[in-house]
Amino acid sequence: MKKLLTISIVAATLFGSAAHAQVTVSDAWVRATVPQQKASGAFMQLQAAQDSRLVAASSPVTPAVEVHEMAMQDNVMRMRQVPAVALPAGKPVALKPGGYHIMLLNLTRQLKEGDTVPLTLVVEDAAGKRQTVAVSAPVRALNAGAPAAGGR
Ligand SMILES: [Cu+2]
Repeated sequence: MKKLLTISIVAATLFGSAAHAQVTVSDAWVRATVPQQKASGAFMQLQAAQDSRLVAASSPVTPAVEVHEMAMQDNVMRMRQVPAVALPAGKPVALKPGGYHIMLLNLTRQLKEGDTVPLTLVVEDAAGKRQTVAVSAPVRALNAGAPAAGGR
């Protein structure tokens, strides 16, 4: 009985902190690279408690981290840097291959399956207040998700 009680308190604590978090992140991953590959993408699900925007990201694996969008333009898949990704209150937003993603550029080492890439997201709320969200993204195989575009 005492053990059961302890477990339920831990569960309540975990749930409580998740419910109060401004932005929750799930299913984060980074695409593995081949040797000499200089760029890769990070993908995840984001959900904000209040209307917010993802405005920047950083990682210790490279100083060059950008928020990108991939979209069809003149029948060609292109990606471009965007100033922010809108995170409407309570609505899940996917950063995924073929859409919004976090771009890791100027990589100096290979990202291998099984590695973990730390990421820090910068999220700004409607009042302009910024907070950071720490994410640990496991590296997944090259063929996960849609084919990479411009990944050289
Ligand atoms: Cu990109």
